[in-house]
Amino acid sequence: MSRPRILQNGPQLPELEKQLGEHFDVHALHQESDRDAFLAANGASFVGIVTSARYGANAALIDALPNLRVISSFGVGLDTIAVDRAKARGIQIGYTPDVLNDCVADTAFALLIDAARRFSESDRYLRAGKWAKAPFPVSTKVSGKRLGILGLGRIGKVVAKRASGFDMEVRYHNRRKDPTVSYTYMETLKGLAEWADFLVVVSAGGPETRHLVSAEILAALGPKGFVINVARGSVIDQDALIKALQDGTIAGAGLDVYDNEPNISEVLFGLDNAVLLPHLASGTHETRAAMAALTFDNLAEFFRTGHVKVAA
Ligand code: 8YV
Repeated sequence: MSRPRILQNGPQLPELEKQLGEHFDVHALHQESDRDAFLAANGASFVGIVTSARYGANAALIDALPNLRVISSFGVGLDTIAVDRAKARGIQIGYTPDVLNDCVADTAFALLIDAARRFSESDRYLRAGKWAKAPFPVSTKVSGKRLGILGLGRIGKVVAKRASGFDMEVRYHNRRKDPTVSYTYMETLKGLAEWADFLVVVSAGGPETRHLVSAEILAALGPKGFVINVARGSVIDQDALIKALQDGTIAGAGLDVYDNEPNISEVLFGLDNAVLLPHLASGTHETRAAMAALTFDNLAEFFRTGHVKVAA
């Protein structure tokens, strides 16, 4: 029996590429010099796409594959995948939620503590030989403070759990109140920002959440407040954030995600009150291996049963 033909959009971990190659007839679209010509000539031969949250599968790609039946994405974010377009054609979408919750929540907390306590900044201070001349300035206490979570979903709930170890009070804002949790629900994001010492953004990306954290929300967070983003750059109005960090409208930020990754605005580099990570929240050996396994299992299960293991 011939192996299902899978189109790979963007690089994957070497071990996952090896495993995929052993079970499927995989072709790397990202290695084609003329993508459109390749798709026009060969699009009909593919029944699956393997991609990632970074590279996704847009409407044009889905439309170019008339026999597409399944998409498997390495990642939890679906903002780069034309989900409605795929679903309208009955195409199944597999992705990798839950397995990355711990590491993304850990990263949110690391950013929160780093931004408040100025650890990265103090590391730069020490290496620049400034310690012998003057002690590093004092910073902001974390334990016992108020933590506001925008997007109390799978990852947000783990962030809330981490907060209990720091004796923090947690409140959240979602589109709707979650009846399964006892944390206080704030009807408006502005109300949450006014209340919080730390606003952690863990909502999904995409048009519905674009620029939810606006200049007005940052002003509500205030000059002692910190914003942490491990969701998508698009959820925060980045120009407003840069301005708020420059003029002291907020105290600081911890960011793992940005507009236009990985070619982010270099203005950010000059902001000492921002901790900047290169979108690494899920990037541990353990979590990336679990994400790779699920990316493979989603495809394998689809070709065995007609259903991916974890469907979007
Ligand atoms: C991924 C992510 O590592 O899962 C997501 O949505 O943003 C990250 O965990 C990365 O984007 C994979 O492409």
